Amino acid sequence: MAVPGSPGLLRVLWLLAVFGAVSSLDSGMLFPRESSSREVKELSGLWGFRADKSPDRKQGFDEAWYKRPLAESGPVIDMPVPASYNDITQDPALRDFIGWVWYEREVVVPARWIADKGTRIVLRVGSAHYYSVTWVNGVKVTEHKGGHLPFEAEIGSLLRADPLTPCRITIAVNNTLTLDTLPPGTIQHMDDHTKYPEGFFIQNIYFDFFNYAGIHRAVLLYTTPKAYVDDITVVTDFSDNTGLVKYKVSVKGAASASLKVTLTDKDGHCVASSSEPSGVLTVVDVKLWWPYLMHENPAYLYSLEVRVLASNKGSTSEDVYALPVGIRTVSVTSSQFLINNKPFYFHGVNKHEDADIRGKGFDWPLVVKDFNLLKWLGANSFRTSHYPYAEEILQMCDRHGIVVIDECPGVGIKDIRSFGNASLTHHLFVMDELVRRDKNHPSVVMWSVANEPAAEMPPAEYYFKTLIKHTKALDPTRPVTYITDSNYARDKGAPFVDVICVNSYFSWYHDPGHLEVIPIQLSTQFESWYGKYQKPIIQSEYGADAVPGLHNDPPMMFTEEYQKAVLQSYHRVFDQKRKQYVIGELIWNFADFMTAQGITRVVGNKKGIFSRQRQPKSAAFILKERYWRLANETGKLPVWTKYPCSL
Ligand code: GCB
Repeated sequence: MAVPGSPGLLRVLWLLAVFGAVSSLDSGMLFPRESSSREVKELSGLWGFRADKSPDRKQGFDEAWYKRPLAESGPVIDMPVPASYNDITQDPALRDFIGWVWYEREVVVPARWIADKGTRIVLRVGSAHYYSVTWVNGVKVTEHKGGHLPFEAEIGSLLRADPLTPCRITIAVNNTLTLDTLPPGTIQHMDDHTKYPEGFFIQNIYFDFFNYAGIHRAVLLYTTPKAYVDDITVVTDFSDNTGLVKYKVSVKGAASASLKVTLTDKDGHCVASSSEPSGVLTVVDVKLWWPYLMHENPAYLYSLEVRVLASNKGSTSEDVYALPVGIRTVSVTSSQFLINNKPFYFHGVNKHEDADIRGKGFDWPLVVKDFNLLKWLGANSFRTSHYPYAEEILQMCDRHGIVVIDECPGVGIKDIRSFGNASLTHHLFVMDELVRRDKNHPSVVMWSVANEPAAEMPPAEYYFKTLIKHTKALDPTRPVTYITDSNYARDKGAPFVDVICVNSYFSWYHDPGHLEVIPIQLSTQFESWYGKYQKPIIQSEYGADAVPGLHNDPPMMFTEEYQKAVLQSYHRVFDQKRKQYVIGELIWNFADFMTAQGITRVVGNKKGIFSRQRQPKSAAFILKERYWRLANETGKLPVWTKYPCSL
């Protein structure tokens, strides 16, 4: 985190010391962008698909379905990519399927990509849930564990080995969750044949959203020259009106290369440049990146263009990559969260990647609609509950000034066996992957390593101490937290976090129907946590289910009136404590979302202030009024926001 108030030289020295090198990953994961040296070919659309419904789900591997076109080994149906496969057909067995499914797509690769041996051809999958194996023309090119982060394989030499064969991509995806996956789960076989059919088994999960599966984000091919920009890391700071951009470029594929790094402003004017692979660029009259509703001109982005010139056996190649850069600092005191040394109050939401039909599949219309709703609401932030969201969503946050608490998929760590070494090792690896992907987003201001783990269990102390220390070493510039719902006196991980994030559902899961308990229970919650740790607190979840259109006065649970009343009671306490050490409030949830079937869920979780179709419930208007009031009090409205309510 930045050092508030320190002079310029100290800041540069501090910046020079911040690049951690503890990650176990040996390559970058830059978002694929087109440039004069790079092409991108999207493979979204219809893929061939088959679920392996054999009893042990191994038929596909036993018969090597990847070796031949999928249609040759059995029936194939159309499946859109990106999308979860669960809600696409009328087949209940596919909706609740557990095990391997197979996707296939034949691609025409531009001849010039193949002809030019100096071109790297990379296959990239934005995310596939949960475990994936990928083949190209029957040859395995990569395996990946984890459902929410990208993976890649370079496939140029494979395609060139047989240039006349079309490029057939096969991806097998398995959604099974075990004790050491993230999130964890268990498979339970029911062997009592007086009660269950032969071979019956279920997936137990310890989290509250549907375990949607499939290829959830774009699959694409992109090219780079042989010598290419593999990774860029940027850390920013400022002193008075001078901005500091510390950068580090890693180049691969060239024994020696010359570099040109140029920082340009929004109008395309060069403001600083260098020819070194790492250094600190200084920006005079800096325009800082500010959150939405905190400044008249929020979300100012510079562009860091990196050019790599390499020569090999007489021929030269150039790679160009441009990274958006927002210059801002983040720091935490015992009672405040500071962005650019100014107190920031989170008034925002928790979200899910979730919608009708497409499940967790990336969908631009939905993303843009959600951003319009966030702005309408006057929300300045959200938390990526309970897993990393698509990179395109973080790019929208960078561009619109929406502040993000970036959460890894450590949700539902409830079984003591999920605190073992295998789980911890995987969790550390996922943090490596997450920080590698999201480190350069100015909108990301804090890492959340988990949601509501069983933090009272004895192994939680070592687990969270290690995990948080590791995350801070990966990125010393951002605070780290995890989200707790446990009692402050029993929580083993809280001593290690920078910010206390606490979820509570008074008058819902506790004392259901008794709105009158909220003021006392919520005040006690805040006083207890602050009294013990003297760290700033975010109410990271609160809310109540409301079935859209269900009304009762006096308020009763599940009605829109009750949801409104819960919010209003919480808000009165927030208003007392936010003058002291409460630094934010995030409603649970932005929109209704799908869950597993159960006796407490009526076709999903209904705690959204918007329905799943993004229509407002009464509570949305309460929150909108509050957030705009908070914005008027604590921040500055953007210049274009003359009439915020008509947004
Ligand atoms: C929580 C969880 C969230 C649930 C929510 C609820 O504490 O973090 O995943 O959906 O409560 O509605 O029960």
